[in-house]
Amino acid sequence: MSYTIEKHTAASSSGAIADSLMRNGGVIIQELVTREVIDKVRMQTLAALSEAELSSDSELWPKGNRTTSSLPAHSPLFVEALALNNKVLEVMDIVLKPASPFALSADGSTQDAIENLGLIKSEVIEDDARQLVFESADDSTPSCSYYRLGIGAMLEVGEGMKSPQPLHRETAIYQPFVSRMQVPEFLVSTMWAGTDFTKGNGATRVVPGSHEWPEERIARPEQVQQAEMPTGSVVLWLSRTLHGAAPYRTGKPRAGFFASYVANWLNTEENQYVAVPPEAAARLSERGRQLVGYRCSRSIGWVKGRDQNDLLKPGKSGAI
Ligand SMILES: O=C(O)CCC(=O)C(=O)O
Ligand SMILES: [Fe+2]
Repeated sequence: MSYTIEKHTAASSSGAIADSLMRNGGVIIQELVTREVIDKVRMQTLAALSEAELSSDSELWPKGNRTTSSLPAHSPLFVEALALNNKVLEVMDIVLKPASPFALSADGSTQDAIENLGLIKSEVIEDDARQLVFESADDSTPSCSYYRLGIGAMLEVGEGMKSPQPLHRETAIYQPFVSRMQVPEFLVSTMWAGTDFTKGNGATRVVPGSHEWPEERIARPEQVQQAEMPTGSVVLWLSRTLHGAAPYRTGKPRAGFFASYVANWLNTEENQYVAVPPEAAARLSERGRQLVGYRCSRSIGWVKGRDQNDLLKPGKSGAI
């Protein structure tokens, strides 16, 4: 079977896009938002930060590139217009299988509050003493209660990206622990093109099909593709897909807006409650806050006396 990063548009169904993502390990949706929208996200981000704050100096992001995380705190529009893009959420709903879908339905309504997963049956030990027992999971079992933002970042490839970033998988942030777990897909990454992504300016390198490889298998150069795409497009990839930024050779620096979506039962790569403290979260829509993580399931992330769908509001959440 041959693998490739297929290019779709908003006209493709979310099912077709999700199928392509799950089959190939990555997929592009071309020009999903306008240049104006993405320019505004870029302007908000750059206006909120000094050059010193944007400077990078790490193994993956050497000096001479520009990066920032905590993006929802710097650019509310990043959340509202990019991370909450309904087409992307429809794909996430299919791939990450939350108990209640997060994408808006056709009539624009949202789904009900957090579900009862309904998987507990209880067995009697004796008299009124009981033991909770979970049904075993199958393909119809949700993969998470909901998904939330793992990190929101602007990643600008410039002169400092002299060689390709090491190819890596997003599972790297949870290694070596997840390699021993049999779990359904728990993380999907998205990279929005804030400028055109070209071969020469650092368009993300992706190895289609590598999500199915054993850890030890090494990519051959001809298996690496680049997510070349015009401004306003987005490339999605799975947690086991090898990828990395490409070196800068020519043209305008490559600005990418990165958002990962992660199952609620995993810790997030960037601590969203420090990155987006309550005062910054209050500037987002309620759905934006939910995506950032200001919500909870019945068992994880609750705060007694707060609303489970908006932890900034009083309400009834928590098992105590
Ligand atoms: O910027 C890119 O194209 C990919 C970046 C990436 O994968 C990372 O920094 O972990
Ligand atoms: Fe990465």
